[in-house]
Amino acid sequence: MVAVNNKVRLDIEQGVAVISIDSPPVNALSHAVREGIYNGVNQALADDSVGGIVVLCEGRTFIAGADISEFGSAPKEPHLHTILEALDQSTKPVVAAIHGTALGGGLETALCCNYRIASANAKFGLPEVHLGLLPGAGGTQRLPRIVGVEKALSMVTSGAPIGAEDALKTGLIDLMAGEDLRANAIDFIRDKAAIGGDHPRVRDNQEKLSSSVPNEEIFAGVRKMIARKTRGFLAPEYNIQCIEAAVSKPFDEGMKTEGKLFMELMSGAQSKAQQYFFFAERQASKVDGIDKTTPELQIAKVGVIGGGLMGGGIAMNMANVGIPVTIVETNQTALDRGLGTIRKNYENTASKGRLRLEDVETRCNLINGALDVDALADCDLIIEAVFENMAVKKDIFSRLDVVAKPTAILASNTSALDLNEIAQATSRPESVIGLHFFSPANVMKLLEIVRGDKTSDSVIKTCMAFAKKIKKVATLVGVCPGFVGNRILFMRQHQANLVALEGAPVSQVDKVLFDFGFPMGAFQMADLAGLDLGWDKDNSNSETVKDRLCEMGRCGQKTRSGFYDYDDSRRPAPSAVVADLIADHAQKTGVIQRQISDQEILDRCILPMVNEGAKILEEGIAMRASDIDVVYVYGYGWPIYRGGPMHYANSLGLSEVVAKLRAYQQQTGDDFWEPSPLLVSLAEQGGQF
Ligand code: T1G
Repeated sequence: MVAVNNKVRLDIEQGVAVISIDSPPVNALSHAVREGIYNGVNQALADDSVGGIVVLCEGRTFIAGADISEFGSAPKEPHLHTILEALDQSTKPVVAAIHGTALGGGLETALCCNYRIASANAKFGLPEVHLGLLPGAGGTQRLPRIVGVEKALSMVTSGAPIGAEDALKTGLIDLMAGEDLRANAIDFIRDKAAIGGDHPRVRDNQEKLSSSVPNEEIFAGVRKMIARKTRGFLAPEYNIQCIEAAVSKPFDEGMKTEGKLFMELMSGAQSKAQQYFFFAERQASKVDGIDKTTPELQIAKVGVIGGGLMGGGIAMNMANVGIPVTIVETNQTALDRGLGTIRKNYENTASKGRLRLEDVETRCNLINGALDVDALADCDLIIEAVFENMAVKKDIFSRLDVVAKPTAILASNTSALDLNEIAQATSRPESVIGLHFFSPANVMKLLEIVRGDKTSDSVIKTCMAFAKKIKKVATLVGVCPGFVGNRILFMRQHQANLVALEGAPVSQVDKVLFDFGFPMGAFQMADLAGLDLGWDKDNSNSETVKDRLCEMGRCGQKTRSGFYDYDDSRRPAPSAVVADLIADHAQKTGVIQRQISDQEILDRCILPMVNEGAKILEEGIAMRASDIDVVYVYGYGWPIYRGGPMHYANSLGLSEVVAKLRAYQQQTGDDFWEPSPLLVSLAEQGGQF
């Protein structure tokens, strides 16, 4: 055995050079790994006793890509291209032996080998699009030459991996290996070396670049199919252009196109935001200050109180990962309705081919119903998901305090109420936590985990780990009205209402926010949620535009009218009635209407979100600025290619943000615009969040 360096080893076995990469956690192509592979290949080529070469990885996976953490710094030689060139030009046959996930530069490395064999559970993908990039080491030129144009387009634009079966079928791998991947690889390449002659190079394959369907049709079809989902993103289109180059240009020319487009994306704001977000999302699951030895409780059985929209969705998350869950409702009718809705949801998913029918049954069988909290006595986690009324919640928690087993975690799904007050209704505040799911709870990935003053570290650690298990992205937040997400959202909605009152049509405000990258604007969102949320019908006195709309019965999408009119397919249309009502309200409240620029609308909706985020950091409600960004991308549709409100503020420059806040404070005379001290001090130091 020769240790090429501290990351790569070279063994010569039976005339085969085995290059083993061992660089946890995912064998990313860091400088040391690249150097080790390069030197290993050259040593193998120079050794006359070597007839063939195996490239494999130790640990959990084959190479999972370039080392994203190195992107910010100047690349050091040997560059990835140099290594791939050495593999591609090798005078001895090379096989990549793949397990785990061969992703990005990892798959590109494998595509420069003559052969690829893999374990049955291996996956293969080019997910660079999720980083706002494209495969920059020949992936866009080699992949279509081996799996065909359509498959390659789907893989690079979705970033989704394919499994080993699919890879074998499409020719991406040559053999499904048995138990001993290493031994299989050595035998495989010895046989190939013994056969001699030329060995296949992916770059030389041309036949798969054309099919019965004209390529123009394929490209047009993909562009049309992904248009809605990739609105505002650059990388998907750049990936398509690279595949177009693969089919229309000689290989080396196509490589030049790939390189040019890769550098354009790499130097742009979108990929910086998406690379930042890659780490922000992973950082969010780490809780500073909790000792590694803190025990993590087992959650084998869950109870959910409330089988409505939220409770039902929450219960589905448990069933989806095989955890039995009991829903408690107040009466049989409500319980049957709740369980029926869950079944319908699963059947709906199955009808779209996204779930097998047997899985519908399996999951429904994991969800039971009961009419009394006594049924939850053996649950390890109980989540209360009833309507937002403090008295009702406190009553439920005081009953749970009696019924639940001593080690049970008692959680509230409250979206804004004071968790500490709820915890005080029990004798075990250390076991009380907030698990704020976002509607629809079985779809939205964000989970705000709310730590009470007395919530124990063990309960926090358990819930953060449990979030991963139910495939949620969790952020730990403190107790305050609206926690992080809704507290910041209130700022945007408040300003949106003001700019509308001051003369900006609601459709203009919504277009500005839609064009910024949100899935919908502030007023469409209000209509979707329902304008009567929190509206006091009996005491409403036309104080606000929203009050007046509700008093007219215009409660949003559900009443086919709110800020917009809605047709039967719920498409919004601007309403003259609403425009007149707003003008009338402005007149009644002494607001002089004027034309408002898109830029002012954007500033007034977005910058207060940043300022509130800074206050949230000052108060310790969020652990880090990047957690706030994770909340906004996963919970509120903030465009990921802008990184989140705090990253966006950094990209604007905090001095610019402070100057604009101060300018609006001047213009409106409203202290609402006072920049937070943290924001001011960071701006003064030329710092960032
Ligand atoms: N670079 C650096 N660190 C990485 C990394 C990478 N490529 N992938 C993962 N990590 C770290 C991650 O930050 C975390 O660190 C730990 O590994 C476990 O990750 C030239 C330009 C492989 C499916 O986009 O999809 O190649 O938090 O929590 O859920 O064309 O990681 O423990 O300190 O995600 O089991 C293309 C990105 C790069 C793959 C494993 N490749 N990674 O998922 O663990 S660009 C990717 C993943 C490129 C070339 C281009 C996943 C995973 P820490 P994890 P996981």
